[in-house]
Amino acid sequence: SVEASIPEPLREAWRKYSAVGFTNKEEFEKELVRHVETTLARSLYNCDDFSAYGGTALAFRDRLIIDWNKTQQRQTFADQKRVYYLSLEFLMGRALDNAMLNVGMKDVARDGLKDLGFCVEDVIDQEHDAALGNGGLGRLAACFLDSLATLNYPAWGYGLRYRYGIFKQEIVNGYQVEVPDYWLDFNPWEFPRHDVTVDVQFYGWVRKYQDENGKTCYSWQDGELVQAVAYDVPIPGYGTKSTNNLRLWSSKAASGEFDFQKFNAGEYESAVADQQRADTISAVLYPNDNLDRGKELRLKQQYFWCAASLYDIVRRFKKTKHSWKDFPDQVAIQLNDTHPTLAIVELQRILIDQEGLEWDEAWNIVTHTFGYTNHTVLPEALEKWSVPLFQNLLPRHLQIIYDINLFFLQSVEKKFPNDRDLLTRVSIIEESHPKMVRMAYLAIIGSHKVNGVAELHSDLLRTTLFKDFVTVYGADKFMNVTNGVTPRRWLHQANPRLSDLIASRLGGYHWLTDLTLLEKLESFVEDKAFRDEWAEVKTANKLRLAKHIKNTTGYSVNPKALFDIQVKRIHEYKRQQLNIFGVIHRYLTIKSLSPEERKKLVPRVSIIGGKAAPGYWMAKSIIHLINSVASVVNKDEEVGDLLKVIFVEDYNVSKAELICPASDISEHISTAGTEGSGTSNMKFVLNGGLIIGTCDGANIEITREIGEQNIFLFGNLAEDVEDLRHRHFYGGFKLDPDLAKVFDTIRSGVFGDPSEFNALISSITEHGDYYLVSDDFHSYITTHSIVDEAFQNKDEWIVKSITSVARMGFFSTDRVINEYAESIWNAEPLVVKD
Ligand code: T68
Repeated sequence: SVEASIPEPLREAWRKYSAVGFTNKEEFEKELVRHVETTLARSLYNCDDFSAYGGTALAFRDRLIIDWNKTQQRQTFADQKRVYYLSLEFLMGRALDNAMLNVGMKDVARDGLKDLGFCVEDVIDQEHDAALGNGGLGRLAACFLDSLATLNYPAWGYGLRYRYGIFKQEIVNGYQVEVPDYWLDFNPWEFPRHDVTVDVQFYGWVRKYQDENGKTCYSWQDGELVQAVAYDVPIPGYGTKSTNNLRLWSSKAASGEFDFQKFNAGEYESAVADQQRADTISAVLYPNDNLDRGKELRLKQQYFWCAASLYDIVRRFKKTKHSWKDFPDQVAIQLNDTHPTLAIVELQRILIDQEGLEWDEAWNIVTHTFGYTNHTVLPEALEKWSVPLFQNLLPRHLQIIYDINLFFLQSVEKKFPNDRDLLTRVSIIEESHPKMVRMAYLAIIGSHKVNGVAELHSDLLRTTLFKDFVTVYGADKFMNVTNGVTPRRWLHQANPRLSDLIASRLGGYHWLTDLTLLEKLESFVEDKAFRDEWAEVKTANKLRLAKHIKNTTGYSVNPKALFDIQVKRIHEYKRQQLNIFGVIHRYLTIKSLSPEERKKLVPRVSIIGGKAAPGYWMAKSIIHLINSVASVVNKDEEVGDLLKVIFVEDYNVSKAELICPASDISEHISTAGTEGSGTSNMKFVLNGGLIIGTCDGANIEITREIGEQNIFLFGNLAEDVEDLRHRHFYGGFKLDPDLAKVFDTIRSGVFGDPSEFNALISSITEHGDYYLVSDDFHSYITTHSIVDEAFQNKDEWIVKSITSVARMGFFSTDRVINEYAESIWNAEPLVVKD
């Protein structure tokens, strides 16, 4: 090994001084003060909460990086397969609390900070979220990293280091306003690797030539170069030394700071402009979820990131001295949606153009290396790139795609002769004007396994979207891996009260790494004292949220009221409009009752939060309607505590940690068949909240696990959606009468200028109600009445809550990662010793 090649005396001297990091309170305090004084150049006299955060983060970072070094060394010397998770989004949230809990040093930090005059919660609260993602897809990637490290898999994440993450949302006069999220002012969690760089090529042309053996070869010439610089983020596992790496690429001009020739020629401006053009590639996260807009800069981001990551992976593989045929035994690459599909083409290009492999040999390696995860069936979210755009930006890649397509179609033709229609349907190239490259098809053809993220979703992929590919490849290539969440962040960190209560009964925290152990909680449901403590935890978490609501909106909400929460990206298919129409219906009902009758009602707080893509007008008018309804309802004295409507501004990961533990009911009400999986449904149930939901995504499996009596399901089924949509157009459309009253109220102007909401209403009344809001409205309202009734029986409600948590073991990302490892990656854990 490399270690053995270093003389023993040198090793001895090095070991003597090797960094160890703090191991107890005194050492933590010493490290904290040292970092505040020397790294941050502050003192006792000007160390505020933010500096204390800085010092604490740096002390913990030292701990992480020591374990990171050991882990990387161990992985380098082990002759073992590595997993690479390629994701354009990693929605990490805050790192400090997570680091404290994962290394098991939060109490040490709390006590140490207290000695120095600080409160650990206030210090944790100073951190800016790392918000390099839109929603579920990006957060899933972050949960995966936590589980990969916790389970000791040798795995790296690869992504982009956006200078601006998802925008900050402000609500001004009820409207969403986007503010840039510059998060890098102080980021102690990344290590710049200015020595780890890759030059990435764009544009140019393809030269065809014969090599010395007369073989026809291709080479990509000229164009422009942009440099990728690596930034490494340590990812600690829970209760293990394994600390994995998340490598994020940042772009800069390949020639360094300036193009010195231009600079010296007096073209100062254009020299700087080149620099800025390169900077732009990793400047900003595209803020669309479940929508594809086909912008050139986005394709540039994708190739920049794929090329840098592949170069890095291949470079690491080459150091192992294995031959190319071993590549798929050494490397598994998982594609998080189609965004990294170019990695398939890039690996094929490296193998044939640079390494001189024959096409078939190379393609065999490629297809045994990649796995592709699909997250959506929504047609508007399926990535397609125009052929002319591709031709201009990545001319050699387009050629390779055409060749992949040609060989694929030939194989289909051989298996299914004379089926022209089939060939047209499965072709990577869509014969439109302009022609388009269908990225999902390319991802399927270039991968050995394709998976959906919940059972219903995977079934829909097999029977609708990818039906023809099931015909071509057989059903085995297409599988399901139902999503999960990491219980470390989403229970232990977000809900310390509940975590401690569970630990008090289960005898410790071992269930955090084997979530199925929660089932033992069921034996405590009969225990009155336990049920009371369970209820107290929920109340305390509701109070914590009520305090935040008071501080940020000025509204006081009654913590005894039923907290009804829907937080997720705003999208028509997720149906926040159904929610707010339901709220208006409730408001009308309250207004129609006598004071006596009102006393029988269950007070409710409707809490909605989420961002709309900046160009998505319908989503923005839903936000506007929610805020308009809130401002009317919340000051209606007749209504009082019976109904409050709260829009949570700037919903993000750290707010989710505050919100998820505080729900009585949460809403997961997408039109059946539209939500891939959903993961906030899992977070809420894991925190003892019940859910109201449609038979969609993972709601179906949650129901199977926790039992039908513990969930409030409503609405039409996925299998009936197509028929209903058809009938809206051809059988005449009948608006639900209760919904009609809601629309009349909006049109009357009580919630402000009704013309603002015209499009929202007419999408239902005049344009076919694609998302079945009217069809599901009655069922939704009725089910909410059932919820009200159930909530009044406090004891039964708590039993449902405890039973549900006890049965959530399946939804840990630990289970998910083990499934991927076994059935897709064929990868084994690698334990790091001291
Ligand atoms: C989500 N997808 C699914 N996409 O909607 C959700 N899209 O059902 C599922 O639980 C989750 O993925 C995890 O599997 C997204 O979040 C995006 O954010 C996105 C981003 C860019 C382009 C398209």
